[in-house]
Formats: sequence, C-alpha cells, structure tokens
Amino acid sequence: MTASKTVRSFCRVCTSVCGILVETAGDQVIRVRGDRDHPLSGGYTCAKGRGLPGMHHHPRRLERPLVRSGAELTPTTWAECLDDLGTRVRAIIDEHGPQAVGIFFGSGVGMDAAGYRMAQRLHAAIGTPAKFSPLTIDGTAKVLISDLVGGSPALAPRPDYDAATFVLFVGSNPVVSHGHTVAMPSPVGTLKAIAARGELWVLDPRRTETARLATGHLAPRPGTDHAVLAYLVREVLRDGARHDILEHRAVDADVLAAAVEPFTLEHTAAVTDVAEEDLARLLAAVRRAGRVAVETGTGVTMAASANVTQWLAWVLMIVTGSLNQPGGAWFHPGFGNRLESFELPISPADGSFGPGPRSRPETHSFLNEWPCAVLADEIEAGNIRAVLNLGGHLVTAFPDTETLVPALKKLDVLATIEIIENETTALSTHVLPTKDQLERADVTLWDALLPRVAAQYAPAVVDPVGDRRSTWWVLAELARRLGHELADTTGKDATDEAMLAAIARRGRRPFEDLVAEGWVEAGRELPAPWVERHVDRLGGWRLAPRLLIDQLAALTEPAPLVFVPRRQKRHLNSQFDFLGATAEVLVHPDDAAAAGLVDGQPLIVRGARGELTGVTRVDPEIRRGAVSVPHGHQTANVNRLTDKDDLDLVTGMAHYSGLPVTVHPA
Ligand SMILES: Nc1nc2c(c(=O)[nH]1)N[C@H]1C(S)=C(S)[C@@H](COP(=O)(O)OP(=O)(O)OC[C@H]3O[C@@H](n4cnc5c(=O)[nH]c(N)nc54)[C@H](O)[C@@H]3O)O[C@H]1N2
Ligand SMILES: Nc1nc2c(c(=O)[nH]1)N[C@H]1C(S)=C(S)[C@@H](COP(=O)(O)OP(=O)(O)OC[C@H]3O[C@@H](n4cnc5c(=O)[nH]c(N)nc54)[C@H](O)[C@@H]3O)O[C@H]1N2
Ligand code: SF4
Ligand SMILES: [Mo]
Repeated sequence: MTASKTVRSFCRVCTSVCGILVETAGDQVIRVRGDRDHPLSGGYTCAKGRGLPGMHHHPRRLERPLVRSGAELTPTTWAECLDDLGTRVRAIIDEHGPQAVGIFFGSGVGMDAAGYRMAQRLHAAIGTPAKFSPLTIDGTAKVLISDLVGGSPALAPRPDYDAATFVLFVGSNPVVSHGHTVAMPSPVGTLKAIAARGELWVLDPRRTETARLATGHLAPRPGTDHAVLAYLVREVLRDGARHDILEHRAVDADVLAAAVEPFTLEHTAAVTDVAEEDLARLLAAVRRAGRVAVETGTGVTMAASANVTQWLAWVLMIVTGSLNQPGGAWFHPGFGNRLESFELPISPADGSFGPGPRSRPETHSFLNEWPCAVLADEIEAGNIRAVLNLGGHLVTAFPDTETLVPALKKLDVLATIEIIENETTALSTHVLPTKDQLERADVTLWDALLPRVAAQYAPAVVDPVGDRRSTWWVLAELARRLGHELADTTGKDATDEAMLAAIARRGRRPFEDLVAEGWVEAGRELPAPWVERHVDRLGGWRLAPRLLIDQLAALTEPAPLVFVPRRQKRHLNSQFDFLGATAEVLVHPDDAAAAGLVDGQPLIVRGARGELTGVTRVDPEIRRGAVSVPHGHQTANVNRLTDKDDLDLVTGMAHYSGLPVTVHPA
C-alpha cells in the first residue's frame, strides 16, 4: 500500500481561493478538505473544492495532444501537434494578417497565473485586435461604470464587509456563487455577521439562499432594478445627500437630479411591481444607515439595464458619502499591481472604446477586447480563420449556440487548451492538454478580487498525468513557431517556479516569502489617500455620464415572461458534471399552471432563437414572470435562448437575462 501524504494548497476553482489540504497516495488524489489554519477561509470549502479529486480523475480527462485528421481527433506528440498548429497559424497570419487569429482567455486559464501571463504575451506578440474574454459575457457593465464614473477601469468599489452596517445585494447570490467580482469564502458567516450588525437587503426575482439570510428582500420585475436605485437616489438627493461631496468631490449633480426625477414612489412601484410600502421601507433603511454598500452581480450585468443599474449603484454610494469610507465601500489597491504607487490614467469621459470588428460595425472594442457576441459573424465573414481557445467551453459560454457552432466548424484552426474532453474539444482541430490545478504550482492572479490585500502560493501536489504540460510552456512553444521568443522552454529556467517568481516580483513581498508562508498579507488603509488623490485629478466623481443618461431614458418595459440566469452549488459554469447538478428550471406556480406544467416534469423553454429542454421545478419563491435557467449545461444549454444580435449597444455584451420566453411541457 502506498503511504498517503497531505499537501497544503489553495483552491483555484473560483476566485475565493479557499485554503485546502490535499491528501494523496502515489498518483491518486484521495481527498480535499478545508484548511482550518487558512487566514481567509478558516477551514471552509464548498462541494466544488472538495470535488477536485473527481476533476483530476475525470473519466474523460485529456492526457495526450490531439490533432484532427478528417472526422477524427488523433493522439500525437507535442512536437507534431505544435509544429502542425504553428505552421497553420503562421500561414493564416502571413496571408490574412494577425486579425485573422482570435484568442479567447477562458476561465480554465483564468486561474493559472503563469499560463495567463504567457497568454497575454502571446496575444501581444501576435498583435491581433480579436481578443475575447469572459469580461463581455459576464460583467462589462461593472468595468464600464468604473471607467465612466470613476475615471479608471481599475477602480472597483466593494463593500467593507468587516464594518458595513447596510449592504444591498442586487442580482447576486453569494451563498451559492461566493461573490461575483469580490470573493466571499464562507459566505453564510459573513452575511449573518452583517445582518446581526445592521441590515442586509437583497433585490432578486427569486428569494435566494442569500435573501433568506437578509433583513429585507424585494423582488422587482427582472431588469427593473435601476428604477429602485433611481428612486433611492432621487429621495436622498432631496433630503439627506452629502452636499459637501456633491459640491466638491463630484460633478453634474444637477444633470443626475433631472435624470432620476421621474422615479417617484408611485412610478417606481409601477415599473418594478414592488409595493410602495416595501420601497419606502428600503429607503428608510438607507436613511437610517447613512453609509451604504451596494454590491451587484450577474443578475444586473446580464440584463438590458446593466449599465444604468451599475451606475446608479455607484451614485447611491457617492451621494451618501460611502465611497472610500469605513462601513461603506473601499477600493482594492492590488497586491501585485500597487495602484497607490502611480497615477492612474484618467479615462475619457465617453469611455475607453476603440474600433470594433469589420463584420459588426455597430459594436466597439472596450479596453482592447471585442465582445464575444461578434465571434460567429467574424468567422462567417472570413475575417477570423483561427481561434486559440485558452481554457474556455465556447459551446456553453458564448451567446447564440445555434449560430456559433456552425461558425466554429468553418474555422481552419480551433486550438483548445483543456484538461477534460467536452463539446468544444470535439469541434477543435488541435487539443492541447495542460496541467490541472493540482499538477501545477501557482500564485494568486486576481488578488484584487480578494476581500483583503493579500497573495498566496501553492506548490504542485501530484505529477502531471500522461503528456500534460504547463500552459505557459505550450504557449511559449507555439509562439516560437510563430517567430516570437517569449521564454526559455528547455533550459534551467524553464520551470513553473521560475515563471511564478517573475510574476511575483512586481508584488508587495518577495516570492520567497510567498513560498515560505503560503499566504502573505498587507495592511488596508480606509479612507485610502491614493483614491482621494485620484478623485482630485479626476475633478470629482462623474455623476451623470451622457451615455448613461441616454440609456436610462431609452429603457423599455420587460416582456411578461422572461428567463433569468442562475448559478448552482454543484456546478462552476460548465464544470463538475460529476457532482450531479441538474438543469432545473424554476417556474412560479401561476406561470406553471398557465402553461400546464407540473413539478418534476420535463419542459421546453422557447426563445426567439431556439429552445432547450430542462426539468420543471415549481417554486413559489420565484416571482411571477421570471423563469430561472441555470447556466453551463450541455444538454439544456441556456445559450440556445440568447441572441448575438440582441446586445447592449454601448458595451456589445449580449443580453443573458430578461429575454422573452414561453414554457411548455416537453
Ligand atoms: N447564457 C449564459 N451564458 C453564460 C453565462 C450565463 O450565466 N448565462 N455565464 C457566463 C460567465 S459568468 C462566464 S465566466 C463564462 C464562462 O465561460 P468559460 O470560460 O468557457 O467557462 P467554463 O465553462 O468554466 O469552461 C472552462 C473550461 O476550462 C477547463 N479547465 C478547468 N480547469 C482547467 C485548468 O486548470 N487548465 C485548463 N487548461 N483548463 C481548465 C474546464 O474543463 C472547462 O471546460 O460563461 C458565460 N456564459
Ligand atoms: N457555485 C457556483 N459558483 C460560481 C459560479 C458557478 O457557476 N457556480 N460561477 C462563477 C462566476 S463565473 C461568476 S461570474 C459568479 C456570478 O456570481 P453571481 O452574480 O452572484 O451569480 P448568481 O449566483 O447566479 O446570482 C445572480 C442572481 O441574480 C438574479 N437575477 C437574475 N436576473 C435578475 C434581475 O434582472 N435583477 C435582479 N435583481 N436579480 C436578477 C438571479 O436570480 C440570481 O439569484 O459566480 C461564480 N461562482
Ligand atoms: S468557494 Fe469552493 S470553489 Fe471557490 S475557492 Fe472555495 S472551495 Fe474552491
Ligand atoms: Mo463569470
């Protein structure tokens, strides 16, 4: 019998990066449990983190590079696979230019620090504008509002969870998701502490797991959250706003006041279908609290009202004097980035946009990325001929499956970096198997999403299976075949540790400290002087960007029955199929009765573009008119309901929430 050993690591399934203890015996990963000594997660784990052994030993795990010949994907060597890929991509660039290569930065490399950094360097070396990432399928509105209102995409307000006495969640369910852009390991404890200290409010069409812990829950019609916030802002501006801030730390308060003027109690109740007394109760809670923290999630960013809602969330925090204040919201300075050490460039008043792709001239690039919604059209137009898919499951993640899949089939090259076979690898011309998280050392890449100013390190726990290699190595080898020397891939520095040391060099503490201590933390200043210096240079928070005033005026009423997105405990996007999450579609009893649906029955959800089949869950806790469809299922793919042409005209992000549907017995 092989002796077992336990290695301290951190989970890289989601951005909460909980501390874990991984038990192995030889090449078997036996068990993952929480690390009680971890300063952030304190022993907490969820089913997904504990499911890492199942991910490592997945029956469909990829162990050899594959190259397509005809209808088949055939195992091959790295040299052959990379030579073939390099030759084909190089020929495409020579003939059609770098813009014929699209690159998707998927979630699978999003938590691989060395791989992600090499992907950025490969992208820069190729020089293609066709960069795609989950930004435009998940949360463009958040970064857009940082850019427009805060004057920098790097500024993201987050609740001061340690001291806040009033937190409002809009379209986020951290008990399941562990936070949208701000990680929340051990969410139940954090939320209970807020509710015990003060008030916790939730706006969600569903009485979610988070709403159950809240002091107050309102269920506006999907896509009308902006109205609730506009009402709060209107009332606070009339009575209780911080006039010192409106006069000296913000601009355009008069334009803002005019824009929210229509949102009286009566009008807001009509738009949202929330009772007047409930709206008034929320307003009273805001007034009592003084300082407020508002946190939004994908229920906001995926809706047609995304930008406007996110804007008004910022505005409510600004007019109550809550930004950069204890008990309000703070701005993460970064551990690796150190935002306080330089002057943040001030964004243009109309946003950091650039030209969009040729096939979709009505869209733009934002922060040098193209919206994911344009990929299918760019392929069909013959503009994109090769896609480097770095750890993404395109078939479930991108909008409009009905047009995406035929387009992907027309590519000359679809190279996918993966660890487990799926529908996207099945469409690929090259499949490149890389190390999974237990096979590689890592450092925290997205330290600015942590609730603390900190970073951590994890060693590799097991040897890579089969021919799996590091993502950074694969990309550097590909780059060499395209004529770019990005890293030493054979000498003594060709190690994961050397790559990580180079990344960590820019941070607040030496890499050696990270390795020795695992977790290193720096202090947090609140108010932070660097934020105030930024506001000085900005000339005050921009309360009323023209783009947003226009979008607010142009919003239309939601359809009577729409679908809304939802995350599941035993699923991370398309991953962890083996944990058994089912595609349960939540329907209000009245909507179910009207459609002749009973609990447990297979149902069809039909949209303008296509339909999916799921299982009916009749649920009195979801509001009438909302149908909740989980994301990431291959058989009940919710992107059969989304539409590449139904998108936000400012950001180009497709609408993933609030589209009209009908429901039917299957
Ligand atoms: N309609 C609709 N569409 C959505 C959403 C929605 O709610 N509704 N959600 C959106 C959101 S929020 C996001 S973030 C995107 C997610 O879209 P994707 O980024 O495509 O995310 P995943 O489905 O998680 O796919 C990640 C892939 O990486 C692989 N992987 C896991 N670990 C590793 C690793 O260590 N290395 C490598 N190389 N690969 C690995 C997994 O096997 C998986 O196939 O989808 C978006 N699409
Ligand atoms: N277990 C698990 N955790 C995850 C993921 C996962 O797939 N599974 N995915 C990860 C990723 S990639 C992301 S981006 C984050 C997302 O993190 P969250 O944004 O917190 O995602 P959800 O848990 O789906 O919460 C979204 C909520 O919005 C509500 N909603 C839908 N439409 C509307 C609307 O119009 N208005 C309002 N007010 N609410 C609405 C839904 O009912 C749902 O409760 O989660 C991350 N964490
Ligand atoms: S919340 Fe779950 S998936 Fe996220 S880091 Fe912690 S254990 Fe991993
Ligand atoms: Mo996401």
